[in-house]
Amino acid sequence: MPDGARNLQKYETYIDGKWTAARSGKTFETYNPYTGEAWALIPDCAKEEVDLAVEAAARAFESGPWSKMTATARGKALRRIAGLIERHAEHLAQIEVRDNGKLISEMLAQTKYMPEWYYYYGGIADKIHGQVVSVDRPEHFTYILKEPVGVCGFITPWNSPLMLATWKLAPALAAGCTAVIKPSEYTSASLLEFMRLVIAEADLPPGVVNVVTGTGVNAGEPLVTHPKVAKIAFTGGTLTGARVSELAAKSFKKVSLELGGKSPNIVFDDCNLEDAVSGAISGIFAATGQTCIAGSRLLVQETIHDVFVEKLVAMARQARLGDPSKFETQVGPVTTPPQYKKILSYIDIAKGEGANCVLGGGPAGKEEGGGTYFVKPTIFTGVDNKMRIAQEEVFGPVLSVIKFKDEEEAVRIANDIAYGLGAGIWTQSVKRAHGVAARIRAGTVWVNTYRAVSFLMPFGGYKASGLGRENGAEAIESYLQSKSVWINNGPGGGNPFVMKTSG
Ligand code: TXE
Repeated sequence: MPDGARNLQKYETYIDGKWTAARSGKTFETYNPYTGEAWALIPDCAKEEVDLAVEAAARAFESGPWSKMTATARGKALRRIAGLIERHAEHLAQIEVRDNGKLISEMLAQTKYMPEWYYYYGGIADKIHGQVVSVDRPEHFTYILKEPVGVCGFITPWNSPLMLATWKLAPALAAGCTAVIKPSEYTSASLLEFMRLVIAEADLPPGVVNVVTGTGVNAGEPLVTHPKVAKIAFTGGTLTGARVSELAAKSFKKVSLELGGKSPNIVFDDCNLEDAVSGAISGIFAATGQTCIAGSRLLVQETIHDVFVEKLVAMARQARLGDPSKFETQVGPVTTPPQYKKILSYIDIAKGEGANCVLGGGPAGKEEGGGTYFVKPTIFTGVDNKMRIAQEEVFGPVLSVIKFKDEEEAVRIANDIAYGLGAGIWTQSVKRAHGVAARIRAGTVWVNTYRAVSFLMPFGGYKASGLGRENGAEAIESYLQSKSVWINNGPGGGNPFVMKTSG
């Protein structure tokens, strides 16, 4: 529904299978980062809506038709979701671009790939088996049941809103859980479109998937602290992750966190130079550097450092800035105004620390294809790993190049960081590839490629990059809990004051 003269689209949120405004009547504007203009109004929800959504999810989990549905039927529901995403992938990608300013080529690749998660976990749904265990008491029959944890709260960031919600929702539904999703206040629209076109059409019982839009403090915290939420899965900044984890601990929730990174992309002198240059570019300038796996520390062996940097700068200089809805654009705007300021402040910090700016180093104006929230692809050389520009996550198109002498030093610098999300290795030596991959403390290591993800491969962080893993068969475990059942087929009795052990 358009909003008067400004013609803003007015969204409602989706709770218990119904569309609803915030009880307060409040909304907030969402912006197109490319034009800098507001284009839609999002309900500004708070605790009241969180309570309604969690109650709906709890009813669906405990007593609604979802709780009685067979695992096979749940699997079919996930496949229906996959089919609907396939039908609407293009529209969903366009909404993502309008709301978060990422490239249409990137967002379309994501929305077209998203169905695989629902097909994959839909296939797993009725293959979740418990186990019969032969305990050391022959008169007992003992088995383990795998049960869904319950209502899950998902908190997602602005960089890949639908993809990151999918990584949580698909395994959770397959396990039999229900969900309340709190998207980023900067990019809520694509999830609401997803609810309208996919979830509301997938013949799911009411309350199985709910959305509460709003800010982190007003809507996020009540979700994290709600007593009926059994698990929180969060993707976002490390400081927010720590806050979420602390709040969730008070009610003993299960928590998985996918946080920030400062990933090393390591270039050895035996690499294929052209591939490594392209890999370094994709590591930092794809998605305007706004990706948790950005290869923001480029470690280059000193023997090829100068020639590598020359090629890198030459290629990065060619990057086409512009309208993210056009397929030919390679670098789009920064998604949020605070993020834009943060990136520019880190460029100043790097200059102040004495790093050598060899490309970019500031805002990109209209004449360069940029606009309101554009930052030039920026490369710093002469970076020492102790500098803030090497240690702190910028989340923008800013690359720190660090020289190293040999393999030993490369591994030491790569691991000398609080984070451990991803790493890249560029080498032609199989021995070095396996050897260095084993020594890097990170959840994902790419060799001669970068930024590859799949529904089949676990994803998550070591150290301050998070807790738990998303994707792959193991992700389903974080939405399940084990129940041990003991059936005594033998005589009763025995000493009631002594624990029943076999000893
Ligand atoms: O993320 P936040 P922001 C990094 C990046 C960026 C920084 C901050 O470095 O500069 O984080 O970005 C919700 N209780 N990443 O501020 O705050 C919030 O509403 C509960 C990395 O956008 O972490 C949103 O839905 N929820 C990251 C979500 O948390 C709270 C992607 C993420 O917001 C909350 C984005 C609270 N107290 C930024 N406060 C990645 N790893 O991909 C906020 N939220």
